[in-house]
Amino acid sequence: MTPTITAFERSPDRGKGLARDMRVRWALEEVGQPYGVRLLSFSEMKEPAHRALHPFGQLPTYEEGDLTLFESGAIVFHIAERHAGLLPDDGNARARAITWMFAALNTVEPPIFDRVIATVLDRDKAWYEQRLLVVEDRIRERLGELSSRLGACLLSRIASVNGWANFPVVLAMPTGLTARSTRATF
Ligand SMILES: N[C@@H](CCC(=O)N[C@@H](CS)C(=O)NCC(=O)O)C(=O)O
Repeated sequence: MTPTITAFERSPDRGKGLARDMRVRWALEEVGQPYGVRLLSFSEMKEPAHRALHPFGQLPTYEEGDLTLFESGAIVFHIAERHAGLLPDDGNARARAITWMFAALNTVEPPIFDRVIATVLDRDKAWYEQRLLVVEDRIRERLGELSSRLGACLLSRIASVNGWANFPVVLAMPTGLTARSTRATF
Protein backbone atom coordinates (compact mmCIF):
# COMPACT_ATOMS: atom_id res chain seq x y z
CA MET A 1 0.00 0.00 0.00
CA THR A 2 1.34 3.43 -0.94
CA PRO A 3 1.68 5.61 2.16
CA THR A 4 0.56 9.23 2.28
CA ILE A 5 2.44 11.86 4.23
CA THR A 6 1.52 15.46 5.00
CA ALA A 7 3.47 18.64 4.23
CA PHE A 8 2.92 22.40 4.39
CA GLU A 9 0.89 23.93 1.58
CA ARG A 10 2.40 27.37 2.10
CA SER A 11 5.95 26.89 3.33
CA PRO A 12 8.55 28.88 1.41
CA ASP A 13 9.26 25.78 -0.70
CA ARG A 14 5.54 24.95 -1.07
CA GLY A 15 5.75 21.71 0.92
CA LYS A 16 8.64 20.15 -0.91
CA GLY A 17 10.50 19.03 2.16
CA LEU A 18 12.01 21.94 4.09
CA ALA A 19 9.92 21.11 7.14
CA ARG A 20 10.07 17.88 9.12
CA ASP A 21 8.48 16.00 6.26
CA MET A 22 12.01 16.11 4.78
CA ARG A 23 13.33 13.30 6.98
CA VAL A 24 10.31 11.12 6.17
CA ARG A 25 10.68 11.77 2.42
CA TRP A 26 14.40 11.05 2.71
CA ALA A 27 13.78 7.66 4.37
CA LEU A 28 11.07 6.72 1.87
CA GLU A 29 13.23 7.69 -1.06
CA GLU A 30 16.27 5.86 0.33
CA VAL A 31 14.30 2.60 0.44
CA GLY A 32 12.59 3.25 -2.91
CA GLN A 33 9.06 3.36 -1.49
CA PRO A 34 6.68 5.51 -3.57
CA TYR A 35 4.46 7.82 -1.49
CA GLY A 36 1.75 10.41 -1.82
CA VAL A 37 1.80 13.88 -0.25
CA ARG A 38 -1.24 15.72 1.09
CA LEU A 39 -0.56 19.45 1.43
CA LEU A 40 -2.21 21.22 4.36
CA SER A 41 -2.81 24.84 5.22
CA PHE A 42 -1.97 25.95 8.76
CA SER A 43 -5.66 26.18 9.65
CA GLU A 44 -6.39 22.70 8.26
CA MET A 45 -3.66 21.33 10.53
CA LYS A 46 -5.59 22.59 13.56
CA GLU A 47 -8.97 21.20 12.51
CA PRO A 48 -10.46 18.06 14.09
CA ALA A 49 -9.97 15.96 10.94
CA HIS A 50 -6.21 16.45 11.09
CA ARG A 51 -6.04 16.33 14.88
CA ALA A 52 -7.56 12.85 14.63
CA LEU A 53 -4.32 11.90 12.85
CA HIS A 54 -1.99 14.11 14.88
CA PRO A 55 -2.93 15.01 18.47
CA PHE A 56 -0.82 18.19 18.39
CA GLY A 57 -2.15 19.47 15.08
CA GLN A 58 1.27 19.28 13.41
CA LEU A 59 2.97 17.54 10.52
CA PRO A 60 4.27 15.25 9.23
CA THR A 61 1.78 12.42 9.52
CA TYR A 62 1.96 9.05 7.81
CA GLU A 63 -1.03 7.00 6.67
CA GLU A 64 -0.72 3.50 5.33
CA GLY A 65 -3.93 1.48 5.18
CA ASP A 66 -5.36 1.48 8.69
CA LEU A 67 -2.09 2.61 10.24
CA THR A 68 -1.68 6.30 11.11
CA LEU A 69 1.54 7.62 12.64
CA PHE A 70 2.80 11.01 13.77
CA GLU A 71 6.25 12.17 15.02
CA SER A 72 8.85 12.21 12.29
CA GLY A 73 11.26 10.00 14.26
CA ALA A 74 8.63 7.31 14.82
CA ILE A 75 7.69 7.44 11.14
CA VAL A 76 11.30 7.09 10.02
CA PHE A 77 11.76 4.22 12.48
CA HIS A 78 8.66 2.52 11.09
CA ILE A 79 9.99 2.84 7.54
CA ALA A 80 13.37 1.49 8.64
CA GLU A 81 11.70 -1.49 10.32
CA ARG A 82 9.65 -2.35 7.23
CA HIS A 83 12.40 -1.96 4.61
CA ALA A 84 15.93 -3.24 4.38
CA GLY A 85 18.79 -0.79 4.12
CA LEU A 86 18.26 1.90 6.74
CA LEU A 87 19.10 -0.04 9.91
CA PRO A 88 21.81 -2.68 10.32
CA ASP A 89 20.71 -6.32 10.85
CA ASP A 90 23.18 -6.98 13.65
CA GLY A 91 21.41 -6.41 16.98
CA ASN A 92 24.06 -4.25 18.64
CA ALA A 93 24.68 -2.18 15.52
CA ARG A 94 20.93 -1.70 15.19
CA ALA A 95 20.66 -0.55 18.80
CA ARG A 96 23.50 1.92 18.23
CA ALA A 97 21.85 3.28 15.08
CA ILE A 98 18.56 3.72 16.97
CA THR A 99 20.48 5.50 19.74
CA TRP A 100 21.69 8.00 17.14
CA MET A 101 18.13 8.46 15.89
CA PHE A 102 17.07 9.47 19.39
CA ALA A 103 20.15 11.67 19.76
CA ALA A 104 19.27 13.47 16.53
CA LEU A 105 15.77 14.23 17.78
CA ASN A 106 16.41 14.85 21.46
CA THR A 107 19.93 16.23 21.67
CA VAL A 108 20.96 17.68 18.30
CA GLU A 109 17.69 19.13 17.00
CA PRO A 110 16.62 21.18 20.07
CA PRO A 111 19.41 23.79 19.98
CA ILE A 112 19.00 24.13 16.20
CA PHE A 113 15.28 24.59 16.62
CA ASP A 114 15.87 27.21 19.32
CA ARG A 115 17.58 29.26 16.63
CA VAL A 116 14.64 28.81 14.27
CA ILE A 117 12.25 29.98 16.98
CA ALA A 118 14.44 32.97 17.82
CA THR A 119 14.71 34.09 14.19
CA VAL A 120 10.98 33.69 13.61
CA LEU A 121 9.52 34.96 16.90
CA ASP A 122 12.15 37.12 18.57
CA ARG A 123 13.65 39.15 15.73
CA ASP A 124 11.99 42.37 16.93
CA LYS A 125 13.11 42.01 20.57
CA ALA A 126 15.82 44.25 22.04
CA TRP A 127 17.76 41.17 23.19
CA TYR A 128 17.52 39.32 19.87
CA GLU A 129 21.21 39.64 18.87
CA GLN A 130 22.36 38.42 22.29
CA ARG A 131 19.97 35.52 22.19
CA LEU A 132 21.24 34.57 18.75
CA LEU A 133 24.83 34.49 20.00
CA VAL A 134 23.85 32.17 22.83
CA VAL A 135 21.88 29.73 20.68
CA GLU A 136 24.53 29.72 17.95
CA ASP A 137 27.21 28.92 20.53
CA ARG A 138 25.15 25.96 21.67
CA ILE A 139 24.73 24.76 18.10
CA ARG A 140 28.46 25.07 17.43
CA GLU A 141 29.21 23.09 20.54
CA ARG A 142 26.75 20.34 19.60
CA LEU A 143 27.94 20.12 16.00
CA GLY A 144 31.53 20.04 17.24
CA GLU A 145 30.70 17.10 19.51
CA LEU A 146 28.96 15.37 16.63
CA SER A 147 31.87 15.91 14.32
CA SER A 148 34.31 14.52 16.91
CA ARG A 149 32.36 11.30 17.01
CA LEU A 150 30.93 10.84 13.55
CA GLY A 151 33.30 12.80 11.36
CA ALA A 152 32.66 14.99 8.42
CA CYS A 153 30.30 13.02 6.26
CA LEU A 154 27.22 13.35 8.44
CA LEU A 155 27.79 17.02 9.13
CA SER A 156 28.24 17.91 5.50
CA ARG A 157 24.84 16.33 4.88
CA ILE A 158 23.30 18.24 7.79
CA ALA A 159 24.86 21.43 6.47
CA SER A 160 23.50 21.01 2.99
CA VAL A 161 20.03 20.13 4.21
CA ASN A 162 19.68 22.64 7.02
CA GLY A 163 21.64 25.56 5.66
CA TRP A 164 24.40 25.32 8.24
CA ALA A 165 27.18 25.51 5.69
CA ASN A 166 28.28 28.91 7.01
CA PHE A 167 29.11 27.56 10.45
CA PRO A 168 32.85 27.22 11.10
CA VAL A 169 32.51 23.72 12.51
CA VAL A 170 30.82 22.63 9.33
CA LEU A 171 33.17 24.53 7.04
CA ALA A 172 36.11 22.88 8.77
CA MET A 173 34.91 19.45 7.71
CA PRO A 174 37.02 17.69 5.15
CA THR A 175 35.16 17.34 1.88
CA GLY A 176 34.81 14.35 -0.39
CA LEU A 177 32.94 12.07 1.98
CA THR A 178 29.34 11.07 1.41
CA ALA A 179 26.47 10.61 3.82
CA ARG A 180 26.26 6.96 2.87
CA SER A 181 29.69 6.25 4.22
CA THR A 182 28.39 7.00 7.75
CA ARG A 183 26.64 3.64 7.67
CA ALA A 184 29.99 2.00 8.29
CA THR A 185 30.31 3.81 11.61
CA PHE A 186 27.36 2.01 13.18
N1 LIG B 1 8.46 16.38 17.15
C1 LIG B 1 7.60 16.57 15.99
C2 LIG B 1 7.58 18.05 15.65
C3 LIG B 1 6.54 18.33 14.59
C4 LIG B 1 6.53 19.80 14.21
O1 LIG B 1 6.89 20.69 15.03
N2 LIG B 1 6.13 20.06 12.99
C5 LIG B 1 6.07 21.42 12.51
C6 LIG B 1 6.44 21.46 11.04
S1 LIG B 1 8.16 21.04 10.85
C7 LIG B 1 4.62 21.91 12.63
O2 LIG B 1 3.71 21.20 12.33
N3 LIG B 1 4.48 23.15 13.08
C8 LIG B 1 3.22 23.78 13.22
C9 LIG B 1 2.74 23.82 14.64
O3 LIG B 1 3.45 23.35 15.55
O4 LIG B 1 1.65 24.35 14.86
C10 LIG B 1 8.12 15.73 14.81
O5 LIG B 1 9.35 15.50 14.75
O6 LIG B 1 7.32 15.28 13.98
